[in-house]
Amino acid sequence: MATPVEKWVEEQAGLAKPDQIYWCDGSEEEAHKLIEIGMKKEKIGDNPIFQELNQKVWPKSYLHRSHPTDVARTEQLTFVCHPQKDQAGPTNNWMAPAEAKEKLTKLTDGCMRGKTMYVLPYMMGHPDSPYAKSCVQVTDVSYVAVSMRIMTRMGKNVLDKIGNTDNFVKGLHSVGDFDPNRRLIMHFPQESLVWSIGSGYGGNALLGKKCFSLRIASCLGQREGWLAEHMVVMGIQDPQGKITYITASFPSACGKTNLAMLESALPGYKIWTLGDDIAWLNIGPDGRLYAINPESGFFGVAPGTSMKTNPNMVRTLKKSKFYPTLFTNVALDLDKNVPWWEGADGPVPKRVADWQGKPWTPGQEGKAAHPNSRFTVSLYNAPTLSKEFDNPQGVPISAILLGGRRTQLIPLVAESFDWAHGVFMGARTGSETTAAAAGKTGVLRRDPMSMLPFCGYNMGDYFGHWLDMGKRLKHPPKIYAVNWFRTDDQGKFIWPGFGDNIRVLKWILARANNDVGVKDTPVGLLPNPADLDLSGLSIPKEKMEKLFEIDRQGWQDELKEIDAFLGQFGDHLPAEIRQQRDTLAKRLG
Ligand code: OXD
Ligand code: MN
Repeated sequence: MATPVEKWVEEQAGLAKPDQIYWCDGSEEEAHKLIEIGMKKEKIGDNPIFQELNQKVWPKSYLHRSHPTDVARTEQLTFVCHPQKDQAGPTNNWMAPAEAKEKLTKLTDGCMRGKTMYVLPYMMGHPDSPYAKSCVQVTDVSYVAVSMRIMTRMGKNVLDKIGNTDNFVKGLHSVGDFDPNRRLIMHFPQESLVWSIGSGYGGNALLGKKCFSLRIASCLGQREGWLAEHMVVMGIQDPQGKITYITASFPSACGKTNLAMLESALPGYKIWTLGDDIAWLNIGPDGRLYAINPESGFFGVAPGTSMKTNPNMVRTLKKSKFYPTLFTNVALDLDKNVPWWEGADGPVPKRVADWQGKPWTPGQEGKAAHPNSRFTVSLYNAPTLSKEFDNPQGVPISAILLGGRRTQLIPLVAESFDWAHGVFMGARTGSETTAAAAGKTGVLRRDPMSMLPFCGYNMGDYFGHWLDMGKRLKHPPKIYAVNWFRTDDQGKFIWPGFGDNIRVLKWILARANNDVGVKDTPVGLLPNPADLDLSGLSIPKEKMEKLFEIDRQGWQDELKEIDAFLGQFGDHLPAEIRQQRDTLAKRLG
């Protein structure tokens, strides 16, 4: 008798009509075979799926060039298909499930003809974790199958775990013909199903990532009493050897990966990485908040990554423990056959092919590497990997940082008055857009908890769920709004960021231990200047003051934007959030 997984796969194959079905076992041997297929058989246009890179310099590394129209998440083509539009809320694209399925069925019918359907059984979270979830994705491209081996815990054991039950998250993926007009990424939270067609880009195609671990998982979390968040998980070791765990949300391409593995500018501090993108937060038996990272790999932005900005990532990429490492849409140094990107170490190579393989010379229009070019590499390669990474219970969280990319107004760091105020800080967060999503960059938009593109249900209800979580926590972590991105009159970043962010983390640790006081301001509790360790930095005093200045007129304008954003949620907006907004207005005077 066929198991529910086998039946589901048969049904998908009946629709997509692949030439053959291949069940992946997640082994390294199999990954070699899939890379081989990607180098010799499968193609996108004239490009092979994988090109071998210089194995002496970048061991186990391969280059992937995507379809030129398929380089970022496409939010306008991403839908959450609840039975009622109201359940998706005003910030999500919504379609009724029946209509969505009709459209998808047409696009999927026969889309795998002449191809192999790869079946990928995988876990999000450690298999022994009470918080982990079993999943099965089908796909028709080796790039996705190999990427999923890096990003998730993939293997046959997942099928044993699912057994004869229907208890698995389903993902149907096909690159289709890469036509953006025939591209849709659709979520069916009631069925724990993701159906994605027309794109091979990570965020659209590696369905364990944004689609499941954030959009579907946020809905599961609302039902089951936990949170799925767009957050870094990391441990900070102080000079006494004590490790304190925190999470931090930032929008896409705002430095989460750099933060998650930063090399401390202050002596005696060390960072331990658990995750750079997604955190699942559960209330533990002791009433504290515990975090796991459901993923097992990094899918990070390449441009700007160097020994200066993120030495631990360069070490991770050059380490050869886990097979393989993928580079997507980076440029290529043609003489050395090594990947290159803007902001990489060393001089610009003499002969460069851009991300599409075309000759490129410095100064010409357009970047050599696509601004959203990526590396996909196992967390197990990271020299900073926390020894708690595989702990099924996760790590207890002492502070939550909520970040945004704001050149003006928002202070470097502000502690919330309490949990509810922290939720409001998250709800009001604005950030300037980046290349991680298709569309214009540098546009200010509201991005609550950096979840605007990823919350699978009505964000008004999401704020309510955050408030409820706070009430259920016996020992809630402190919440901080942070912003590394303030600029001066010349448009230059004031705060050095990267390894110097440890200075802000040090203050947050001191607050967690009640070692230092704060300055009460209308927008939150700010550090007393003497408590921020600036040793070895030479930022002029006026500039430091600017990082903490409260621009009352600016905040009045901000309040108008916050009102317009929060107003959309109508009845779904919790009264407590309204109160927080009114209190802020009153405090600003
Ligand atoms: C990502 C994103 O890829 O947020 O992590 O876009
Ligand atoms: Mn992300």
